[in-house]
Amino acid sequence: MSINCTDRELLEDFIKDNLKESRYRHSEGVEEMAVRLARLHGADVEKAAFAGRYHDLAKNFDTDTMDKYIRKYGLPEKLIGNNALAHSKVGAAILEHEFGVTDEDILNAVRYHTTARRDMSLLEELIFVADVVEDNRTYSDLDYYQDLAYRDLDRACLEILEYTIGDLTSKGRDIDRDTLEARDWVLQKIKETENGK
Ligand code: DGI
Ligand code: FE
Ligand code: FE
Repeated sequence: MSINCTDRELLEDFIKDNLKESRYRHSEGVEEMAVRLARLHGADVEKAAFAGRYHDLAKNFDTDTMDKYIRKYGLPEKLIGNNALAHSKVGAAILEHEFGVTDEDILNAVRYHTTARRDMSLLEELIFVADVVEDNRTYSDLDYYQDLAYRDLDRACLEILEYTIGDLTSKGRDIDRDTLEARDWVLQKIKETENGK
């Protein structure tokens, strides 16, 4: 099965033209990690590779460009001026409307890769985690998080969400509702899995 995409070469050019070198390498790293996690946890490898490679395609847009796309695709007003939250929503809209990507699971994996959300699919969760644990990341606990992601995706997802929520709280920044709901959801999921053992 191949993924619907009107022009894969144009999409490649798009990320080469729009991403800084380090961000391009990060995209390759997320693709690689997503493939690894898909094999380990039984997700669609091809979709994981695609979503991983293109998840940050809008990350390096300047504010004007980002805002133009937010308006063009009727995305929520709260995204204006907020690159951290906007780049995932805009990236998904561009894949859908400008590159003919129709696979909802891929689009949602890109759309929610920053915040995560409750009731995530395996692919969504895997891209959320792969983004944080790919090989080019440089934080000191990387080995610990990679190992956790290989062994227990839900637990990795929970620990990343806990870290993000703590970090944003300490910086006095707003936490998206999807992020809080994702944490509650994955915690509940882990408890249910443990009770079922
Ligand atoms: O695009 P990447 O750098 O690869 O990673 P990402 O898409 O996860 O973006 C990380 C940024 O998003 C980081 O600065 C924290 C921010 N972020 C994540 N969740 C939330 C958030 N920012 C706000 N304001 N609210 C959130 O819930
Ligand atoms: Fe991102
Ligand atoms: Fe990323």
